[in-house]
Amino acid sequence: MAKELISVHRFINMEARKYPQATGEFSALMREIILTAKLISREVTKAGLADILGMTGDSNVHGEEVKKLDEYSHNLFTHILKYSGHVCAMASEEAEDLLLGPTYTNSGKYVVLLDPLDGSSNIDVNVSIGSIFAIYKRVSEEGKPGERRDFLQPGRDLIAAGYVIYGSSTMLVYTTGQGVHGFTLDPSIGTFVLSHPNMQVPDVCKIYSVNEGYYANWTEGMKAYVQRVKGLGPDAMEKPMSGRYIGSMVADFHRNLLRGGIFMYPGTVKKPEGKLRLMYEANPMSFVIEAAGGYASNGKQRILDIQPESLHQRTPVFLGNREEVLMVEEYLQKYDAVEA
Ligand code: AHM
Ligand code: MG
Repeated sequence: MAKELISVHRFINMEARKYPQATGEFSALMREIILTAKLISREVTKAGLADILGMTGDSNVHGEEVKKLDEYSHNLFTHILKYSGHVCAMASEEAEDLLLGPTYTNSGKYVVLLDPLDGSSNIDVNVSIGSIFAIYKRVSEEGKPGERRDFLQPGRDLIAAGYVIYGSSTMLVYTTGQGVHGFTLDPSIGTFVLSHPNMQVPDVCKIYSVNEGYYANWTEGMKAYVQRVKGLGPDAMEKPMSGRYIGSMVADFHRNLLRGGIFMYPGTVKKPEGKLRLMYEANPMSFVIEAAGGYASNGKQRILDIQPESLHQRTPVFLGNREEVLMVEEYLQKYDAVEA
């Protein structure tokens, strides 16, 4: 008999029924995110054909070049969520300040943080990219516009987070903190169907993912750890790991989640805070990895326990198998403590 086909909408309804007090607002918000993901997926697949490639000439708040598809994804997400009525404010990697909706959205219970299109340098070379989202319940008074403090909550207080990967298939992976579930888009019916229920970090960590081009700028601890996983140096692993690095966090993360691996974007001696953004990239992916049985650290502490201070702050990121991430912490502690 064929495996049961469960659409993401049915799955969300089934989950909601577990909470008799649920108002349906979260489910409705998820449906808006899913709609947006499908629209972005459609654009991504035709990016090579449409006049959507190339630079807009603008730069985002981090001074990086913005490509057209980034702008499209940002506009689409923020437009759809803004008018959904479920969100009292949003924040996006592509916008300096938080984004408010019309007055009627003040009743929205949630705030959403977005990296609308991550790994954008990979768009025009046909390599997988993704969207990342994170949802908090507001802490400010309902009925009023959302505030900065609604966003500046530690990652452990997220109520849901996930990503969409635009790869050989488009997949949605999300968690509400219990169980990580993956849904693959069937383009013939335009619906995400449950394909990867209860994803778990594999027991064995076989892959390390890091941009080794920055080796010369790494701290001694980082250098020593990577030597180890390559089977070099005094504490070389007997069976070295494979190195895999796409340069799209979502794609590197997704492969590692399925295969077993550690994703690293460390700080460097000159830039100890690294590149990735706590609120848009590190927190949502940390929430997913921990719900799948893994661990996420900034090298010193659990990422989900960091009290954010600003919307766009950066953090070093180490995500993957628990023992391996703890091992990185040990290396950094042992070799870099003096530098700190
Ligand atoms: P982006 O938000 O501008 O797309 O940058 C984030 C991306 C991540 O997807 C990826 O892990 C990282 O940047 C790659 O950076 P690097 O090229 O420095 O290795
Ligand atoms: Mg990004």
